[in-house]
Amino acid sequence: LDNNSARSASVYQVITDRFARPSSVSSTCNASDRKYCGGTYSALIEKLDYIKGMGFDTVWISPIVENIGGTTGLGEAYHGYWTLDADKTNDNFGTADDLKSLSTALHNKGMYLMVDVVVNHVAATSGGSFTPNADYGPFSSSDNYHKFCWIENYNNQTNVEQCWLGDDQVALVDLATDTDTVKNYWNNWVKELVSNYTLDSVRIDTVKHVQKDFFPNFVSSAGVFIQGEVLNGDASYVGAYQKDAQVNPFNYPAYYPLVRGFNQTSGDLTELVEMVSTIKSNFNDPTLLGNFLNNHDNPRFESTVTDLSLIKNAHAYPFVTDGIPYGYYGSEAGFTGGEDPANREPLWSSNYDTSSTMYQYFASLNSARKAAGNASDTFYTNQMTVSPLSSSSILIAKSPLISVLSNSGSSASDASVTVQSSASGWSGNTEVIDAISCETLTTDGSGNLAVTVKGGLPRVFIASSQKGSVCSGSST
Ligand code: ABC
Ligand code: CA
Repeated sequence: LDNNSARSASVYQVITDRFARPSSVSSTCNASDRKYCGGTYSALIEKLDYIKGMGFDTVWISPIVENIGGTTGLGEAYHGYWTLDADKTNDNFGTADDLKSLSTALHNKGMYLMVDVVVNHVAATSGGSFTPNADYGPFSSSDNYHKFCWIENYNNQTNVEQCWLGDDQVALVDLATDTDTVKNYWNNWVKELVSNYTLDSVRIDTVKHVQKDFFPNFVSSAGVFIQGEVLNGDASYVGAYQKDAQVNPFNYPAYYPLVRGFNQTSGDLTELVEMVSTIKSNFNDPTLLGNFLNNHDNPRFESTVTDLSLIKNAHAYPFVTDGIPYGYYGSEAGFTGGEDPANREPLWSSNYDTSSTMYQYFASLNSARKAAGNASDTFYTNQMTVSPLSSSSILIAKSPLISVLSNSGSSASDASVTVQSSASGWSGNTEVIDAISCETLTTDGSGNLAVTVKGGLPRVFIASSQKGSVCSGSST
């Protein structure tokens, strides 16, 4: 995928170890044990229709490289972020050929593969006294690393880039990404990775811990779409990575106000509305941001929110906004895990139920987004406008998709709001359909739409003439 085609993607994030495992494996999997649970690429292949059935077309898998073995004070490396030898693969997930088969299987279904990569560090249990050896493959010399110091001051960028993440139990030994040896290695490595496994996109871990000038060459060596993790809520700080490092960040700036706006019926939606304009002024192109509600590093939204209407509204946001939507495995199954490691439940415990409310809900969201993209050449590239509609609802106008999100909750009484034709672009007497309820409504003679928010549910409208497969019961 290039930047342009990536905009129309919809990504489903899995933790490879937790998404699917061979039926021959039956050991208990408690997320709190922080142990490998047996998930593999081959088992994932068998579940691609489960993902595709929700309308996602891209699968983001865990880092694939060999990790430190055995157990640590923080458990095993089941998540894949504790690199040992970047030239080898993690055989807990299968062989290199199994990974190639996954790539092929996805492509045969018209889907895409995104792999997570870590360039900032390797891992060790020896704390600050780490000395590399041949087990670290390409990085077996001390010259390949920054000298030991823990990151202690997140406001000091030099400290963030050159000191080490982690702790005495698992040190994330910081690579000297400012040396030619390390840079050249990673540039060739990512090029080979993309070509060996025919990858379509790459997620980069710990971007803010690597100096910005590392990335332009790395991104062009990869040659595919890049989404990078800059874990910070400040739009100006994160926006600089799109401007200066050619990395398209995940939308952490929107994440925090999104959670706060919808996690209670008294949440403040104006904070989110204001963040949207802050993002517009701090990013070169907000339509390339990666939007998410849940991921593997934060407590699931559902760990603190039980109201189904609040949950549905919050999950709608990534799908009806500027940028690429990311769904995290288990949201469709109603998982409620909190902080890492609780948010990494085994999906097999859900029996991959495609009839669940949230599974069907994600299918509706994906089909609405797809219909809008099919109906308009500029849907993905034009920037939305977001405005308050009432104290408990906002309008997201991303023509031809027009959404009303509310935080009034499921016990709220019916509320009336009006979508003005100046915001929607609809003309008089236009029939529109709500992709969530499948109800059809018609604008008045001037093109304004009277909307009743029922039970605090989200409303995602598209003109009936543009609805494609919306509400047809099929997500493709
Ligand atoms: C392990 C255990 C956990 C335990 C933890 C201490 O150690 O498993 O149970 O709680 C991997 C594994 C983790 C593992 C870690 C460490 O390695 O997945 O399970 O945790 O061994 C990425 C990945 C993440 C991965 C790594 C390491 C990096 O997505 O899965 O973790 O390869 C920092 C990094 C960020 C990193 C994150 C985990 O830590 O910057 O790249 N994620 C502040 C800092 C952030 C910091 C964040 C969390 O805290 O600024 O830099 O992220 O510690 C906003 C502010 C933000 C602020 C947030 C909290 O609030 O704007 O700046 O973030 O308002
Ligand atoms: Ca670093």
